[in-house]
Amino acid sequence: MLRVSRDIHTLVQSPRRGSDESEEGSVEDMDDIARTSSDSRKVPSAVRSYGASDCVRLRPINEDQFLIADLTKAMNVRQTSLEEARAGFGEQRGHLFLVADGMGGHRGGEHASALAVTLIEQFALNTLRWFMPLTAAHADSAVTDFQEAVERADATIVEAATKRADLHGMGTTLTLAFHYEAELLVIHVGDSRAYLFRDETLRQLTRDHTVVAEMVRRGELDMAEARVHRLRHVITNVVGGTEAGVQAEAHSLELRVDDELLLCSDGLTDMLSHAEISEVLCGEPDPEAACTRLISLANERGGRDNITAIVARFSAVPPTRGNATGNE
Ligand SMILES: [Mn+2]
Repeated sequence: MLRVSRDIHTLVQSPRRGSDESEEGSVEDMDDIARTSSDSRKVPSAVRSYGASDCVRLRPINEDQFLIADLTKAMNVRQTSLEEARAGFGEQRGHLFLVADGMGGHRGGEHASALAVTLIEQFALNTLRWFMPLTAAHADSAVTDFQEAVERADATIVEAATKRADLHGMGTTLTLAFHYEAELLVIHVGDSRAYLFRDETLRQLTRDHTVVAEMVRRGELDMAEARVHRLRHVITNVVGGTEAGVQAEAHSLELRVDDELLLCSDGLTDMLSHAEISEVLCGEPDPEAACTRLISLANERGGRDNITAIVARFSAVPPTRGNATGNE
């Protein structure tokens, strides 16, 4: 049941496409990931996840935000001839994971990332038809809907910034993943990242939208130079900022049992290499333990920026029912 269609891949938008080199190596070709997953018969739909954000001493205001949400159908029975009124919850569940790293003077960054999270939350609650299987046609429209939600968030943040001088130019990165059954959509702006950890291999799903990452993609810098380049934090694509206009990169893939997803802000990836992140995910199958370990390791390395991470692990639904598909 490979639902990742060519149509979806044509929707993958990378604002600055060059070669596929990123700071840490190649960003995976999503077609390759889709192909490698096509022989999997197990459908993961249970997920355990954990997120945390660490405010470091040098940056007392945490401009990072994160969100992990279950999307569940609910029915509140207000009156009935049956014995008792009750609330019922459907069995279908979607999951939303999101990391946003704000930027801007004073409290602008904090404000922009919070606003972006709230707007996406509202979109997921009121607009997204999340309970539809992500068949090719629906996945196309879900991607378009998410991209439009990001564009609206961009316009709203730019507009909000014009009303208060202290929020001028505020903006945020936004990396989100939407999970339904075996499907994962990733929507991305900025230099936070999404990784897929599969078969003990870490694959970066998103491209960094930075001046330096573009230089690497064009072959003008190597990875070692990029890591210390003075412009390494200059972002070329942002939700908000001084003017409206954003391009949300989109990816879709089919998940396999035991896949792990990592979303994180640059506070983590500035401090830890791919190999180090990989080692932690390998050694800690529990999402909470892995997330906590990643953050403390980044802190040990000097943690100059706020550090935010979400780790989600996908598994098959256990045979026993109950709260099996819930997040923990
Ligand atoms: Mn940051």
